[in-house]
Amino acid sequence: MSESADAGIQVAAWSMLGTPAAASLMARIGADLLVLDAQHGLYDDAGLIAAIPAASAVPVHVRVPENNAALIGRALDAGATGIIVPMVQNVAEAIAAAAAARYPPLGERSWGPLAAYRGESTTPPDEANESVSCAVMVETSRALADVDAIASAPGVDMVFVGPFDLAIALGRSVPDLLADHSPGNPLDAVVAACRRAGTRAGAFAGSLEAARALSERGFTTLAVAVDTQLISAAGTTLVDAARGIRTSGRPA
Ligand code: 3PY
Ligand code: MG
Repeated sequence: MSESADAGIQVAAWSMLGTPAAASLMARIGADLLVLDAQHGLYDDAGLIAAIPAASAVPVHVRVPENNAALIGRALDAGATGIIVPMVQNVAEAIAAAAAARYPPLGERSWGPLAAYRGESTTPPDEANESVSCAVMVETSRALADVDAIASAPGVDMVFVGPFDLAIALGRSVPDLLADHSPGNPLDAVVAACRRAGTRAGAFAGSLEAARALSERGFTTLAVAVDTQLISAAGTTLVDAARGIRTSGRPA
């Protein structure tokens, strides 16, 4: 992703909850960027328009629901600085995603930034083309077979692996995929393709353990802190601990 593509690991926060409050909280946990999930999360079009300004503490990227030029354009119009496009199957789809993220002459994005309707300044097309990040998700067998071409497609800044879908597609479990070091294994194949193409390799981790495993493979953007999981895990731990508190006097 453009923001710190020259640095080391880029840690992404990930929000599913679909509200400006959740986005604002997740923008302030110290991650390098925040992803708002409009594919499997609760962010719809209106939710993105409300949440993106609330999360301006960090660059905000949107995982759009599908590879669709109108949806990509609306997420960027709403102020996202990058997009993550799920289920990209081949190089033609990667090129289409990248074209939707940039104005001519580099792409086919149409002008109409919603920022202006909030009274905010707009980003000129050439600056927007320079700063936007387009990540395409490799998470199917077909995409894996075309990963070299996808990684080197013009305008693709990052290949982002979805380990859950990829594991399902390959008939395997996620831990099995993460532990596979056999020659030509899927994760190493993605990283190798990205290195050949000079494109960033990222992945959804969802846990520290998975983030470590993915970073050892060479993935340098890792989505690790997911709001729904954080609430559930921290809440459960705290409630369990509170149940263990002994009363020190007579119960009231
Ligand atoms: C996957 O692992 O398939 C994802 O898309 C993560 O959100
Ligand atoms: Mg997926």
